[in-house]
Amino acid sequence: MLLRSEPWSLLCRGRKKKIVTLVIVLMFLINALFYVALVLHNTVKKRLENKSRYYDNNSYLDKNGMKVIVGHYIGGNNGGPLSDDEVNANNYAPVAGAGEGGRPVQISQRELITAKELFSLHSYNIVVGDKISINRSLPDMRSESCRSVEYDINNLPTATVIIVFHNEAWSTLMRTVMSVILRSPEQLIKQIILVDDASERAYLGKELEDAIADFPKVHLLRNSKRTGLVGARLLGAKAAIGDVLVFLDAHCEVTPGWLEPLLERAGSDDVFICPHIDVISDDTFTYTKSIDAHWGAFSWHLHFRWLFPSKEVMKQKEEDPSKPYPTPAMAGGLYAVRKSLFWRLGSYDEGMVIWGSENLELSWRAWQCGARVEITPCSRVGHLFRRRTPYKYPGGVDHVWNSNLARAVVVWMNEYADFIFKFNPQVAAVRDKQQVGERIELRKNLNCKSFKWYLDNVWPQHFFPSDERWFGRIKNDKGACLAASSSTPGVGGPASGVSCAGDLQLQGLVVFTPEGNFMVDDGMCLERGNGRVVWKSCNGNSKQVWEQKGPRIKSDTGLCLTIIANKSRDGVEDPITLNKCSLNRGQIWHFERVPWR
Ligand code: UD2
Ligand code: MN
Repeated sequence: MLLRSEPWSLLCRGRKKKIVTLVIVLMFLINALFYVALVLHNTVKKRLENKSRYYDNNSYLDKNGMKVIVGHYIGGNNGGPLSDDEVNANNYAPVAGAGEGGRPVQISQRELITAKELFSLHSYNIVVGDKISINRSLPDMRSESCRSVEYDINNLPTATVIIVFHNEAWSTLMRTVMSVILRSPEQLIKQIILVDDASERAYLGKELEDAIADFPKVHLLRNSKRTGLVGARLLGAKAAIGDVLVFLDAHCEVTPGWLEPLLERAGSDDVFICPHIDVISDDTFTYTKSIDAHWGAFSWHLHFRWLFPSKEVMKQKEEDPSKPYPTPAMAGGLYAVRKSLFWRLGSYDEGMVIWGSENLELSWRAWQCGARVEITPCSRVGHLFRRRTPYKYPGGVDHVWNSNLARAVVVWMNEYADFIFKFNPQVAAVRDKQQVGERIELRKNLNCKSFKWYLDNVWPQHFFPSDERWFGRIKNDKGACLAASSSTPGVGGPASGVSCAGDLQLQGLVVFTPEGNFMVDDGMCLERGNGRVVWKSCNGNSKQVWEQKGPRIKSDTGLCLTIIANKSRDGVEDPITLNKCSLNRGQIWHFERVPWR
C-alpha cells in the first residue's frame, strides 16, 4: 500500500507544490494589480481635485472643500444671445421628489444643453432649479449640541427678514421666501420684505406679486432706480418694524432652527451675528455642509476669504460647539442685527453702488466702533455661491468694484490705506473721486478705533505687513526668490524658487514677523515639511518658525533653507528644501526690504 501510494503522494505533493506556487503567484499578481489600481485612482482623483479646485483667480475650493467666496468677480455676459422670451420666462415646473432633503438633481442630456444655454442668465443651473419644489424639505443641519440648546421663544426679539434681489430666478427667490416661512416660528417673524432692485424680468412683476399674495407678512417693495444691494437693503431696513433686521441673499435656503440663535444673540445690541453658511450647488442644487472651522477675513487685495479661525476660537469651539464666535469679517449677505444698532452705527455707505466691499466696510466699522461681528454655528443657512456675477454693472464691473473699495479703504484703514493704494493702482486711481466726508464724520462721531487696533486685537493672526514686521523680497544668491509659488491664492503646496518680483508686485513679496514666520498672501506660511519645504496655512506651529542667521535661514531643526538649482542655474522652479548648513550658495539669502506703504 505504502509502495503503491508513494508515487501517488509524491505526485500529490508535486501538484500541491504547483498549486501553492500558483496561488502565491496569483496573490502577488492580484496585489500588484490592486496597488496599480490604487495608485491610478489616487492620481486621477488628485488631478480631478486639482481641476475642480480652481474656478478662476478669485474662487476655489480649499483642501477641506470649503468654497471660498468670490471677492472680485469677472463680469458675466448678462444673458448673452438669448431671446426676450427666454430671458423673461418663468419655467418653474416642480417634479415630485426632485431635490428633496437637499439631494442633487440629475437631468437628461437634452436638458443639459438647455441648462448650458441658459446658464449665463443667473450663473446657476436654472433647469435644475425649476424642477425643485419651492417648498422642498431640508434636513436639520445642526450639530447635536446645537439641537439641545433651548430658546425661550416668548422672550426673543422679533425679526424683519429683508431679501433684496435683482433679476433673480423666480423659483430660487420663492424658495428663499418659502424656506423662511416654513422654518421660522410664526410669532418671531414680523415681516418678510422683498426689495426688487429694479429688475427687468417679466416674471418678477405680477407673477411674483401673485405668488406672495397669500402671505400677509410678505411685502414687496420696488426700487424706482437700480441702486445696487446697499440702496435696496436700506429701503427694506427703513420699512422694518421688527426688533432685529435679518438680511438674506435672494438664493438662500434656511434650515430648521436657523432663526432662534440669530435672534437670541442679536438681542444683546452690540453684535452683527451671521449664520453658519452652507453651500447650495450652482449645478445640482445639492445642499452641502461647509466645514465648521472657518471664519471670514480678506486678502492683501481685500478680496473676502474664508480662513481657519485662530487657535483660541478653535479651542472655544471644542469646549462649546454651540457658542457664537468672533470673525474678523462677514461675507456680507447673511446676518442679523438689532435695528437700533444698525442705524446707530451708520447703516451702510450709500455711496457704495451695485455690489461689493460693503461687507468689509460694515465689518471694520462694527469692530472699530465698539460692536462685534460673530458667527453662530447653530444657525445654518444654505447660499448658492456663484463663480461669476450675472448682472450688468453700469460703468463696468472693475470701476464699480474699485470705487466701492476705495471708499471703504479711505474711511477705515488709516495707514493701511497707503499699503492698499500703493499696490492697487486701479483703486488708487479712483480714490480722489470719492465723496466720503459724511462717513469720515460718522467715524469721528462714533469715536472709532484705528485699523491697526483692529488688526492687533481682532485679527492678530493676520498676514499684513506692519511697522514691526520685515517686508520685502528674499532673493537667493543663485537668483531665484522665495515667494508664494502658486498664483491661485490660499492653496499652498511645495515651495520652489520663483522669478523675483518688482517692488510693486505683491505676489512676489514676503512678510517676516518678529516671531519668525514667513508669511505670504492669504495666510500662507513657510513650513518645514517632510524633506520638502512647503507653503501652508499659518498656524503658529514651531515648524513654521525660522531664524535669520547672517545670510542663512535656519529652521527649528537647525537645518538651512536651501534652493537646489537643477532645472535652471538660478533655481527658478527648483525645489526649496532643508539641508545641512554649508558653504552652498543655495543657502545664501539676500533680504531686500521694500517699503510697505
Ligand atoms: C457676497 C455676499 C453678498 C454681498 C457681496 C458683496 C454672501 C453669501 N453674499 O456676494 O450679500 O455682500 O458679497 O457686495 O455673503 N443685488 C441687488 N442689486 C444689484 C446686485 C445684487 O439687489 O445690483 C442682490 C442680489 O440679487 C443678491 C444680493 O444682492 O440677492 C447679493 O448679491 P450676490 O448674490 O451677487 O452677491 P454674492 O453672494 O456673490
Ligand atoms: Mn449671493
